[in-house]
Amino acid sequence: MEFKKEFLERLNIAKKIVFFTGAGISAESGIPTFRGKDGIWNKLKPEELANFNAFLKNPDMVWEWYQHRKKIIHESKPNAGHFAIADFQDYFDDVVVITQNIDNLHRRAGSKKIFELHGNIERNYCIDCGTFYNTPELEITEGVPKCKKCGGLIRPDVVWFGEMLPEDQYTQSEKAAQACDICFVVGTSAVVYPAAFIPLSAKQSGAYMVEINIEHTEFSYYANYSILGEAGKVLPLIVDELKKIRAIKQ
Ligand code: BJW
Ligand code: ZN
Repeated sequence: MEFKKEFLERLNIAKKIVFFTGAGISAESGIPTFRGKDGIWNKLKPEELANFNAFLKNPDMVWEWYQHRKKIIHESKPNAGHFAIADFQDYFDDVVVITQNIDNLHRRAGSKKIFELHGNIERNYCIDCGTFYNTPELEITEGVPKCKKCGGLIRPDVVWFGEMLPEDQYTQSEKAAQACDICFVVGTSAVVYPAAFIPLSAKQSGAYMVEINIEHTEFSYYANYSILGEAGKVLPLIVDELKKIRAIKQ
């Protein structure tokens, strides 16, 4: 794959890098995306599963759905795309990963600075008293587990529709986006807000925007460079370019 010259020049002088990632980065690890051809929401309705009222109406069903997804996540491994993003840390002092994913794969691949905009499937909390439970601490129950302190229902610590994003994660993401030189937007349909404001604010602050996706998205229009391809193939090739740049600089 031959990359655009302008992009390689930007890569050469960049100091601060942001990756904004979505479900597509984990697709090659075997974790289904939400939208698109094989997206889970072709079969299941988000309004019945990914909002608080759905949980109150049918907590056992929603809990079981998350247990099912947790199992898929536990059986999966980070792929070449996650590892390539972690490899950027060898070339830049400032690499921030802002992810909409709840799957922990960036952490498992070795990325150090990660902001999670939509929560993390390994954490859970009581809807009544707010006590947190990491997944291994929870007893295996049939249906939704109950809080040891107050008996309330325990839910996954993920962000459902109509819910606020974790404020600290959002604020720090916005700050990193506004300060970066290159913002890579990887494997997201970029239709869910306010998360999708983050790369837009990077662009507005002067960052060079690179989109990596298997198809064009709502975001392609804003990107300085739109690379069509699988993240697990394209990202390692960019790391190869970094190796070449480093070799020339030495
Ligand atoms: C590959 C690939 C490969 C495949 N390589 N690429 C207008 C403005 C602002 C807000 C709104 C608005 N209208 C409605 C809203 C509200 C709503 C929203 O944005 N709705 C839109 C969908 C219309 N937003 C919210 O409700 C948010 N909260 C909020 O706004 O709070 C304020 C408020 C408070 C009170 C009342 C009202 C408002 C919260 C959003 C929470 C989203 N939660 C989910 C579920 C998380 C938990 C879980 O996992 O179960 O987050 S929804 C789901 O979508 C998940 C994802 O993080 C998120 C984004 O999806 P993503 O990652 O982009 O995945 P896909 O599947 O869409 O795309 C995959 C892409 O990968 C595709 O492009 C493929 O082509 C590509 N791909 N393989 C590269 N190998
Ligand atoms: Zn409780």
